[in-house]
Parts: sequence; structure tokens; C-alpha cells
Amino acid sequence: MASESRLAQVGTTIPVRNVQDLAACNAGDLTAEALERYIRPDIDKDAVLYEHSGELPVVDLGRLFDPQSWEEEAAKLRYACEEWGFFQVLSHGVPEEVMANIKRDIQEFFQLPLDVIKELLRTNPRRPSRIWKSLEDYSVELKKVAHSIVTAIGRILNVDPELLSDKYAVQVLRMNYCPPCMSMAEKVLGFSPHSDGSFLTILSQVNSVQGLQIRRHDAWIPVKPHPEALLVNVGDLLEIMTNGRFKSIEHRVIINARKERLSKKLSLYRTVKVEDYFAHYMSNKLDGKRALDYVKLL
Ligand SMILES: O=C(O)CCC(=O)C(=O)O
Repeated sequence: MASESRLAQVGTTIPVRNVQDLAACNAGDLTAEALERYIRPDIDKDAVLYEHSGELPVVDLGRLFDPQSWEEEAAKLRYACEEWGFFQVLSHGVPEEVMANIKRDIQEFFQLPLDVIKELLRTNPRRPSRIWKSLEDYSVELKKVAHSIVTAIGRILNVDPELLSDKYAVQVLRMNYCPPCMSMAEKVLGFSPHSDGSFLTILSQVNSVQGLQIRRHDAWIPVKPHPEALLVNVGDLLEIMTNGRFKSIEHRVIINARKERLSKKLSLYRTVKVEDYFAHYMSNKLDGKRALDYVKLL
């Protein structure tokens, strides 16, 4: 919690009109002006290659930690991080019950009227206790998954495991809600193209509505997630720390004209305190850009 509130103090997102509020408007009120923030004139600029959806790399965590198959699976993980920046993780070990509970509770949460949600969060953010418990259980499980992936990445990069230790990690969980949009669905995006500012992100759909597309070779590849997989992507921090070897890839979310889309995203950050960086900087002799090596892994 301490690190969460620290992050909240660092910065918040740009205020926008609430999308549930927008979705509740009469179709006639959803003018181009009302939707201006969401309309992307360049939405069709690059091709969407549906036929490549099945090529998204898959990494099996069980095989990754089996000495017999480590090498083969580690090669897949390295390829995924270097060439795609996105991959699906199977055998992640998150209990089915934890997955089912969080999906159920997030769906129920977003069915509450907007004023009830606001009131709940204002008066007592912990009051919707069932969802709170589900979120906590899910976070605990995802921390283990993140730890396994980060450990494997450390082995692949041959870096000191201490540098990737959990004590430098901060975890942020977010629930995403994209309402259906009948008017101008073909011009509106749920999430504009962006790469993640995190070290690593673990994504998972909450309902069955697809929409995520990832950038590859100047085109968009729609993601069709395996029902049991978690989707992982390299974030900007990992790209920086690997000197650009691992790629933090742009992605976007298209919306569905008739159905809402729900997803959850766990972002993992690795902290470097300015004080630590400064202490490191001061305690070393001036030597070109060597102090930067302190934040880079490679
Ligand atoms: O919902 C998704 O699949 C992706 C969401 C996303 O890109 C984000 O939360 O930054």
C-alpha cells in the first residue's frame, strides 16, 4: 500500500469523462463532439492482419522450470521478448477458483450504477469486500507468476538475480472497462496505441470480448488469447534496462459495437531510488556514462 500511494503521488492520468456515463447516454447524444477524445482518424491507417493471430508466441511456465526442457522453453521466451514483446503464458499455476472469482467480481462491479460505484469508492474503497478479497488473492498469485517470469528473464540475460529481486518491485493492478459503442464504433478506440511504462505487464481478459491488437511490422495483429493463458508484455523499463534488446511493443484496443469489454492488467515496476542513483553516481569516479549501467541490466 505504501508504494501504491507513493505511485499515486507521482502522477495521475489525464481526467476524462467517465466512459460508463458516456455509454449510458442516448445514442442521439453521442455526437462526434461528445466522442472527440475517443475518435481516432488514423484508425485504419495500418492493416489488421487477422491471419497472423495464431503466431503469438506461447511460453509454458512448467516447462520453463523443468531442467529437461529449460533450454528449449527459454529460447522461446527470449525470442518472444526480442521479436514480439508479447507472449502467452501457459501452466502459470493460478488456481481456477482465483481466476473465476476475480472475473465474476469485476463483472459484477461494473454492473453497479456509476453513482453507487463512486459512492462506494468515496466512502470506503474496501467496502465491496468480496471484490477486494478476490483482487488480493489474484494479486498474490500474479506476484508468483511475475516472480517466475522475471527469474527466467534474469537467467536468460545472465544478470545477478539480486538486481531483479522482489524488493525492488512495485505491483499495480488495474481493471479496464470498455463499454459497447454503437455510434461510430469503427472510428473509436478503447485504448489508443501505446506501450506500457512498466517493467512487465500481465494482462487477462475478464469476459470473452476480444479487442487487443499489437503492433508488428507496421501492421496490427489481433490477439486471440488461449482461454487458459495469461498474456505478458515487455514494458518500457525492461526495454531500457536491456538496452533495447527486449521490445516494449505498441498495442491498442478496439471496441465492440454491442458488447462491453473487460480486462485486468497487472503492471510490475522496478524501482530505482533517485537517492540510490545519486549515491552510486557520487561514489564512482567520473567515467563517461558508466553510472547509467546501474539502471541497465545489460
Ligand atoms: O485490455 C487490454 O487487453 C489491454 C489494456 C491495455 O493496453 C492497458 O491497460 O494499458
